[in-house]
Amino acid sequence: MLPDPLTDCDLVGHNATSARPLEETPMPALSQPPSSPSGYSAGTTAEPPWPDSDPAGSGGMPWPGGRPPAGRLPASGRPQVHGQPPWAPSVEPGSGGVGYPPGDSAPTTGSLPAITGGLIRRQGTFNGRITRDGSSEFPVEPSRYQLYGSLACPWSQRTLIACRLLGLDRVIGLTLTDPVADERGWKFDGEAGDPLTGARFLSDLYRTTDPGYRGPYSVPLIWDLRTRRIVSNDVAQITVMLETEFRPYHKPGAPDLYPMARRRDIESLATLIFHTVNTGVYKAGLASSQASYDQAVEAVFTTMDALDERLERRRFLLGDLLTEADIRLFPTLARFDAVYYQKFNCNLRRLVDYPHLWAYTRDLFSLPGFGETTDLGQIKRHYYQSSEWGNKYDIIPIGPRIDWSEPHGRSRMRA
Ligand SMILES: N[C@@H](CCC(=O)N[C@@H](CS)C(=O)NCC(=O)O)C(=O)O
Repeated sequence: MLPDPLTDCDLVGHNATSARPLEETPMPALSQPPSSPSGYSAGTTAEPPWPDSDPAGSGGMPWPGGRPPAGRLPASGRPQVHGQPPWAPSVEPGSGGVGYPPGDSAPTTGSLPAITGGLIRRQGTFNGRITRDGSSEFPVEPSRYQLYGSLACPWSQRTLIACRLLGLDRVIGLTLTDPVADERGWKFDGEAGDPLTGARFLSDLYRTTDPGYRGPYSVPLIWDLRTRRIVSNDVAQITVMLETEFRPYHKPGAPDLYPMARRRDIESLATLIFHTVNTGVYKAGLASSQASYDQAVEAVFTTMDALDERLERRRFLLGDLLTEADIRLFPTLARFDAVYYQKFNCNLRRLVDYPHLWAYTRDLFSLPGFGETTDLGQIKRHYYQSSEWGNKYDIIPIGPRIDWSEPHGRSRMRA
């Protein structure tokens, strides 16, 4: 049963009514062809989604210490970014194991399966833990782990945001897949495949780790360059590991995204958001009966209404602190008007119709890690051209036009 945002989680707005009556919502304005708001190519080449330093104008950080210093690469053992690594790889391309013949520890998130239109959304099937106290087989080490993700995928975006916000792009490499997945799943760009491992498909990394594994082959995942296998593909566990176990490698002034004192609040709010919004849009979009669609879409908008009300008084979900809860919500909001509104029939209201939720999204977008990992070009290519989502002629709709740079005025807000 779906949790009720108004009763199961007292963190969410209190006087919110359930979804407003159905009303005619104007279609988003027509606009230019899809382009990346962050200015990098929406093509198939996987490029690092961030420049070498923090973006200009990203000051006014909502955490102590003000503007975090720009990331600096460690003197040795540089991490790797593919497709166009701005630094030399420390592992020879193709030598990485996929053979073509030619106290403050991260909790396990447990299994939180969610039914999405008849599909069970499994959380990670590989649950290895990277630890800084050496209590697991995967110790924290710079340049030992590679993050595999897709700019199109909302679950991947959480890990990219956390990496960049914490400055872990200096110690963890990044490989991006092509945004369009076919029947064989996520693939790497070009004939040569992934330069680190030689894999052509993400599934190759799974099969190298466990030859008997039969899927799902999901992003994101953390790959161990030393043992040449997957450590974890459990997204909640990955972000919390980045936030806690990798703390010694956070850049100076990095925010504490998972503060001990607020973990219960974060998890309870994020669980509600997971069931009603993060997976709620998929439940609506993949529903195979009117009743299941109605139930899912009502939950989406009931929570969005409650969040809008909550964010009238708070800059972030938990007040003046940016946390993991915001990271888990943002990728769904970023895709809402461009994909879920239209393709997944979540068309009662657009995100831009919510004054506080939309201003909050723009506020996050302007912070390091958020805007620079939001690529609407790749997002739209994924949802409109991947075989999984069905679109006979691969047509990508032109709109909507979204003005992410409209002033949000939230920096002055207090909790
Ligand atoms: N294992 C992830 C799931 C992430 C996920 O669903 N990723 C999607 C892309 S947005 C995926 O790779 N799907 C491919 C598949 O399931 O075959 C989790 O911990 O929640």
